[in-house]
Amino acid sequence: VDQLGYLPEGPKIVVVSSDESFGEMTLQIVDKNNNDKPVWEGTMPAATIDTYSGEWVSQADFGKLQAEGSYEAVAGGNHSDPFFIKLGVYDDLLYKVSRSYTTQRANQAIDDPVTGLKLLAGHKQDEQAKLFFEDKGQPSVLDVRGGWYDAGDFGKYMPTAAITVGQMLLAFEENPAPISVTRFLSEEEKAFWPTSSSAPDILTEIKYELDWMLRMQRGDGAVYHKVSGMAFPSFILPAEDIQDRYVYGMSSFGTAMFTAATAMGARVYEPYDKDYAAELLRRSKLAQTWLDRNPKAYFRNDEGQNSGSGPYDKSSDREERFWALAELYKTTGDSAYEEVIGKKYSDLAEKPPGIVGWGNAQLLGQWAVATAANSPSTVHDTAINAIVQAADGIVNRIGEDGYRNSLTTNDYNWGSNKNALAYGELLLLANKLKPSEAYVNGALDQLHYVLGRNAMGMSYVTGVGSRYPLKPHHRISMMSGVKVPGLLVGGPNKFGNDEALAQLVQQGVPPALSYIDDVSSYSSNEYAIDYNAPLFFVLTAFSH
Ligand code: 9MR
Repeated sequence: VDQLGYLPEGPKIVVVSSDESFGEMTLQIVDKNNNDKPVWEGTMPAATIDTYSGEWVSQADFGKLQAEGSYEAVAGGNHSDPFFIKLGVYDDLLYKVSRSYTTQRANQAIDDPVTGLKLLAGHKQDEQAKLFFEDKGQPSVLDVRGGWYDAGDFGKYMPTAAITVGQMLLAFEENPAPISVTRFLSEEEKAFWPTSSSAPDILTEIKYELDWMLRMQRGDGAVYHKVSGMAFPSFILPAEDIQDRYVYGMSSFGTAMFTAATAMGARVYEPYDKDYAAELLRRSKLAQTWLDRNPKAYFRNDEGQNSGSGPYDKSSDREERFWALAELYKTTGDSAYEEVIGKKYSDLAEKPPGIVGWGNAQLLGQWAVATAANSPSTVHDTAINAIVQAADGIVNRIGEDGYRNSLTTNDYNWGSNKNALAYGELLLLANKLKPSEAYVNGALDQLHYVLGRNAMGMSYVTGVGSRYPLKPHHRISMMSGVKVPGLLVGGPNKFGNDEALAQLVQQGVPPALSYIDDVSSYSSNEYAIDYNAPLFFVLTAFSH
């Protein structure tokens, strides 16, 4: 079951699984507040084999049970984890996920009243980070303070920053309630933006990241790739990582993502801070100018840069250039952007999108052209059709999966939980274009999947549900003694990209079980800002 629970309305599906086949059986839902009294009873069909876990599974839907309360499912004498049926059952999780960005802030002391997390400000070096690559005409050190640490390590990277900010701003635009009124920042945490008292906390938090992105832009508009040390820090706290920090790399795909995210920011921050919005737009256009002058895909992989940080490399950049132009078009209404889209990127407007991720922003570009309120774009209709077509494919897969999960076999990779939620995000966007219960329920299914209705039988979000990751690869949680809640870990990864996981995978463990709750397994049990981004998006659609 989903270990948090289900909203009162809509389907509520439970999955029973076993190593052995089983026949038709009775499922009961029992009331935890009334001596386990059965309040619902139904029949589960005989088990079938689930493709990605190799288990025998059967599903039942107790959707008719709508009374708020605390329950367990009982089948064959076994009890499930407890769960709620409740309006607002995900609200606290949305709060935790929002606040998870605050506790990832780099270069700032943290004093969190809720968890007791106390951190000294780390990486003072970022104020004078060294440029690894001697760039003619550019300074040799750069002030790149601010922003969020990317993940369990202390790097800061443009692709994940931009794709995270993009999805969070999109959530704010599309599902403003209740996140626009949720307060989760202290006065001190807001102080870097004097006008922020009137702005929603979530925009203040996102601005912390955007400000760092602006610091990463060169005078000519191009944007650096990342900030990190030369070696991955051992398991220490941020303030203990005193190695030199470097600015590495430069790419056209990162510059395009920067262009798109700042163009969105210009739209969203307008009502709260006109000057800031104008500055974001100026920087966005500056980056676009660089892109126009440099039409070839470019990714500079500075020597030695991957010894202390992740590559986040992509040699092509068309999806990101498309996204950049689409957001500039949506923000400014200038048909010049639309013309370029029509001439050069109509294929991307037309092709059914994959999920949003740091390596693919196509869907965000399609979404922007599909919803731009300006002069009707020539690719408007094709973009809508493409999104809806992709959504129908996802719904079909969910219907065939034993756990109502959307992943294809190759989606069980590094960050598979993020992939599942990104499919949910796509379905919710499709639902805005062509309302369909199947899309909404399919998105909820992805949330249920990461919150416990999966082959591991665990919630993949720290501190949430009954059984969740106890040993996430997250230096702050490991070394501070405080387990930060609300962090989505990568999840099952059949490619086993770390030593511990590789050993497990070599034993022939199926994709959906290729997961280890241990700090050593960074390719299945690490948290990252871009994993929480689609979780944030989906939660904003189902909160109250
Ligand atoms: O989440 C990233 C995943 O999509 C990539 O396949 C993988 C390998 O490049 O890197 C993941 O990101 C990690 C990054 O490289 C370093 N910081 C931690 C990130 C999460 O594990």
